[in-house]
Amino acid sequence: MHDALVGLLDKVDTAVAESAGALDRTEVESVAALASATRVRLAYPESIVVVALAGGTGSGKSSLANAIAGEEVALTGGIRPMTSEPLALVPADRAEALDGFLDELGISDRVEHDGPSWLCLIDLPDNDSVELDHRHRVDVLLPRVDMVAWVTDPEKYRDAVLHHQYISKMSRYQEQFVFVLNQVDCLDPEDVGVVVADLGKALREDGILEPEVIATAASPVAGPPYGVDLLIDSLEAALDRRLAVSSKALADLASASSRLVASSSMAHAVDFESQWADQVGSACDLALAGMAAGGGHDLAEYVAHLATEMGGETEHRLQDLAIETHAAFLRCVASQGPTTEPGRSWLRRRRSHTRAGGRLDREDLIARVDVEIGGPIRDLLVHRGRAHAAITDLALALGDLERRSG
Ligand SMILES: Nc1nc2c(ncn2[C@@H]2O[C@H](COP(=O)(O)OP(=O)(O)OP(=O)(O)O)[C@@H](O)[C@H]2O)c(=O)[nH]1
Ligand SMILES: [Mg+2]
Repeated sequence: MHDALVGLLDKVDTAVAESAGALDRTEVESVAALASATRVRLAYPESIVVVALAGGTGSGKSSLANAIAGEEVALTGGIRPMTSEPLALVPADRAEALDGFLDELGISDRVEHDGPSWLCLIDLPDNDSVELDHRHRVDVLLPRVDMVAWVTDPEKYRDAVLHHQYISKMSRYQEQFVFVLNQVDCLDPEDVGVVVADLGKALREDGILEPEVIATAASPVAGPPYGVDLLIDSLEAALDRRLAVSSKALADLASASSRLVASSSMAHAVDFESQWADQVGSACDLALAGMAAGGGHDLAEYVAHLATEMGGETEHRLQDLAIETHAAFLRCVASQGPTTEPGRSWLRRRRSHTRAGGRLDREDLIARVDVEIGGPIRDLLVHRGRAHAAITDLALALGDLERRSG
């Protein structure tokens, strides 16, 4: 399934490249964005969960990362902020499988851990000191990671920046969120439940419908870490969800592609060549009868009508050509005239040609109009046709994959 989806993404890329400038821009851009997000999410094996640890300075993100990994791999301490660049903690036996993904995220600091082999942690810098930069970073990461663990502590769990600048603004990703109240060893045991409940209340005010809050002490003053196993269990649940990612990716790609198919199929039935031959023939006949303006007008109307049948970007480009068509047609007619003999009107020249055998004039004019006006139209239609072919190819591959995945 994984390989088949990656193959499908190549077809999406081709369809997007061919459709740019031909089909509706928003449609094409949304498919392109979805494809690149899907590609990143499929960039590491389905059996690995990537979790970002986010939150204020000193809440204990790095300490939690160490407690989960079971060893001291991330720097912790009293200097604020301690972590200034994101650090990836990758399972030692799967490190290579994550290289491409971490390269793409621009995370170059990496250490291996011997903790759960399904878990990659990203220890982020704090969200207070480099606020905008950090938020941008979390924004970029969110669609690409499986989970974000928001880490806070009994002193700062109601921090306005955390709630208003981050959690509530990113609440659309709430299914990926788990909340950690760390340093609970600093509380009286009977107060832990009260603070957890109050944090839950604040989170609901942020728009988190069912906040999952886990109380931990990653690096307590005395005794062993507390609550870390519960956190690991919660993250492991994301492993099952991750296995569902492939089928979700397939469903998302299928619906996005079907929108592309719909927007590309409109142009399908237009028999341009025969319509064009008729239109140009009658416009030239009008011109030869001394009614060039009427011929240009009819031709422009036809191009405008063709534009509306095409839709998408092709429509806009054809409308631009339609605006040009009238003048272009008159130029073609004039160019048949005696440009080297000033003072003679085109009409007089036409008479002389007619006397010499009128058919030649008509064919010359038709050929000229076909090149000057028909050429750019044909280029647009060929572009549109290529987009359609690439999308049809994608639709066939999707259908095939959907049938195989039952
Ligand atoms: N009492 C107590 N102290 C903790 C706990 N977890 C971490 N600390 C201490 O809190 C301080 C900050 O911990 P870090 O893990 O460096 O915090 P951080 O969130 O990574 O901080 P930045 O990297 O600056 O964002 C360190 O001195 C830790 O020893 C805990 O559960 N209980
Ligand atoms: Mg840190």
